[in-house]
Amino acid sequence: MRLSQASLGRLPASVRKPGYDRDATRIGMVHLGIGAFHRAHQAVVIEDRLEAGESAWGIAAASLRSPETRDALAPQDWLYTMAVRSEAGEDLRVIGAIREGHVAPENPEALIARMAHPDTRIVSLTVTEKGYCHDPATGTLNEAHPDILADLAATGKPKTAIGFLAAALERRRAEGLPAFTVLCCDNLPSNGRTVKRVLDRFSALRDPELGRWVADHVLCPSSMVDRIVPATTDEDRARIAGSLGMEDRWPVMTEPFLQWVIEDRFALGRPDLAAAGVTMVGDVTPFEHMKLRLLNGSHSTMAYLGYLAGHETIAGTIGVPAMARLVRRLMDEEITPTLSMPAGTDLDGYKDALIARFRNPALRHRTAQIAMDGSQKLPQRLLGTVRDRLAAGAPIGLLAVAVAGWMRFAMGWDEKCQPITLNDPMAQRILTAANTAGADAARLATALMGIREIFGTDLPGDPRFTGPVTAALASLLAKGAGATIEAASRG
Ligand code: CS2
Repeated sequence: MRLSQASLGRLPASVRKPGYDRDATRIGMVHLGIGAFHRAHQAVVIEDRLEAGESAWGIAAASLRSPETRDALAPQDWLYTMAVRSEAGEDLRVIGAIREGHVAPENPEALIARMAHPDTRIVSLTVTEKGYCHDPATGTLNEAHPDILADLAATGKPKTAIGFLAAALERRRAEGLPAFTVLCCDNLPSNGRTVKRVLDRFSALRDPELGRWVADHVLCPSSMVDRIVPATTDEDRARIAGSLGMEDRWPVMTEPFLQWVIEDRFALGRPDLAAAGVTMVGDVTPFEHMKLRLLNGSHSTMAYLGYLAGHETIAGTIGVPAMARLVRRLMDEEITPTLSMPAGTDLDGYKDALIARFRNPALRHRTAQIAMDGSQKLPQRLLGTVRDRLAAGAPIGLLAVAVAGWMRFAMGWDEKCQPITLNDPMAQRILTAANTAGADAARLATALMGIREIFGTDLPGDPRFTGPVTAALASLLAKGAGATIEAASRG
């Protein structure tokens, strides 16, 4: 038996299922990027609003690349299980908010038509950092990106998220429909402003008239999203099937914690998100810095150093006392001083909770998963903090160890001389730079810092940055990750 609308009634009573009439919902939101993160985050918030009777906000979700998710979920009427995992056990809920699915390359027109439908009021995105085809150091459109060039040349069959947004907006404008709101849910700095900058520019390059209309009419509120969602494994599938008494081809695994902070600027209305626990604010920047720097900055630090020290998961990495000390010191001494939070924010409580989340033994969040796409992640997770520290004349010793961890990882082989697969849109550039430099810390650091899209033009020329990074890299090369973590944790 397989999970579907017809089999819902046969689920065990302990599994929560949609209590509203799915067939009575309309589609009000299109989501680009139907990965596990969306299904364990935004879709769950929308599910709560559908349960509360806001039936106009069903989701049409699209994959911009592979048919995998559609192949798994379409036969299940787009139902899937969310498993909330902690030491206490596993809590299962079947989510019904996704009402329609698209595989963009198979039928781009159907997706554009759905985005241009009068009922569509919000288009949200989780397409990962690299999905915006921007230059990570400056946040501007990468006008030489092959997919962007292709999307500018041919308008009917976009490949990129930006191409789809522009094509659908172009159609809405032609049909006299108002622009939808674009809600970015990726871990980018000022994510709304970044997508707006990239989209305005792309639209203007396509057609100056469209560019003006998009610039004037499209609202892109920034948002901060937070929930740890490790990739689902076959072991997870088998366990969930056992609990459901039926098969679910693609359940999602997550933690109890969920946070979403959104700037309240929506052109065509929105569901009552606050009623579902979302924080609506005027400016998301402080929350974004708090999350990207403390959570994702620590995550990337643990991913590179933990991987090099031989740990498969984040829980395993933070389980090493020296690593736990290093992460807490990094948070307290180097990241926290760069944050300016609204009065009343309990940053100590936030950091305690983060460490507890990292320790969640039920999650099995792999270091290799987080290590992916470092070129796209480093700027907002670590380098923005570095810049703020340098501007304040403050030391960056621990941040330097984190950056050096990425550099050592980027060499493409580990401490046992085993190959590391570098999953990164800039892998070629990175590996060429690393191979040419070899295992000499100063040469390697210089070569990698020379990648302007990651480090910009300021950091490579600042000895307050290059000095500590080179020293940390020398230690990683000479003594290994374990000893480097131990030494750094004691300062
Ligand atoms: C992680 C994030 O994979 C990664 O790079 O750091 O996906 C992280 O789990 C989420 O941002 C948590 O909200």
